[in-house]
Amino acid sequence: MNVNYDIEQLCKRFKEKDKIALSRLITLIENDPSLASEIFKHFNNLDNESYIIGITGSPGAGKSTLTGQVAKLLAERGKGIGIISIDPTSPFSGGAFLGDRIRMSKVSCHPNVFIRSMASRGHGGGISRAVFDITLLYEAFGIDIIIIETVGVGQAELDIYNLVYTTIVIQVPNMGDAIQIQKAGIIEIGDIYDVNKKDLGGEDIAVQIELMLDDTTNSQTGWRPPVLMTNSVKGDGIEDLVEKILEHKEYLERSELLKDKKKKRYMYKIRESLVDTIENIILDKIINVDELDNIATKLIDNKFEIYQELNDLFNHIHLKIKKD
Ligand SMILES: Nc1nc2c(ncn2[C@@H]2O[C@H](COP(=O)(O)OP(=O)(O)OP(=O)(O)O)[C@@H](O)[C@H]2O)c(=O)[nH]1
Ligand SMILES: [Mg+2]
Repeated sequence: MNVNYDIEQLCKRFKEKDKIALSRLITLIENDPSLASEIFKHFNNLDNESYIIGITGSPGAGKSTLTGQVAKLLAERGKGIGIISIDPTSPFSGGAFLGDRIRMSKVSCHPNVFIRSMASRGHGGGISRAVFDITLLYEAFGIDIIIIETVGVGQAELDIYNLVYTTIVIQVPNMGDAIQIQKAGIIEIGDIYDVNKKDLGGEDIAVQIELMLDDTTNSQTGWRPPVLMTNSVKGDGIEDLVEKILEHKEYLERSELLKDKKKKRYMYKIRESLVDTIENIILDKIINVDELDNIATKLIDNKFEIYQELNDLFNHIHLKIKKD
């Protein structure tokens, strides 16, 4: 099959709001990130802007259930919603897809809601690249609000934080000392905190988060993150949560901060690509992985020479670049 012809046809259907074409284009980019450039050429005249929300929290905190409720409420208000659900445990996205479909079953059939699940491993260009590309496809499709669900506070979540405008951090009752939140660095990333499963308690966690926020001077943005409580199975507290999301959105839009966030998003993308590309060039043309392996092996018995080795390595790379 001629891929370019295929892409042209798909993009035509995509512009006619065909969800299957959207789904196909996402799959194409996921499987071969180098097609993104060709695909995005077709979108140059589209100017829709989506608002991007991130929902993060520990495994089983209720992120998918909550995402489903938020999406349902916004969809009922006429908004087009695009969900990206990242499942770190599933080795194949098929599993993630099914599980989240069940939890989000109330919304997955809604005509205004599009759901995409992906495993956090196995993406050629990395998870943040896949997420970035899908958000661009969602924007081109005319989706109003994008919700990205990720688990925990690992590198992938910090990556996602750089790609969204409003970050919602979910906590649950009986998860041990709330001080863990601070240790995990999560207190710095939330624009909204939500203690979910309030039917099981959690007032103490909410109070502790408030106290931690009191200690964290946030003069940089002037936004004091609200702390909410929800029962996402029943839908209790979801309206409040949506109000706070919209308040934060308005807050960012009124100030220059949304522009800053957008810039940060592209800056992050540029730097990530730069590091990737430079690493590839160096490994391709200057030094191969076996040589790096040799240096690492040598260091096992000579650990204090690490910086000497690194200096030698950088000098070698520098000389080689100068010569070429
Ligand atoms: N009691 C109670 N259970 C809830 C609540 N919200 C979600 N759950 C349940 O918690 C379990 C996990 O919910 P999910 O929405 O799958 O949680 P998740 O954070 O998306 O999970 P992962 O994506 O696997 O990390 C499910 O059995 C939900 O029904 C709540 O407010 N109260
Ligand atoms: Mg989930």
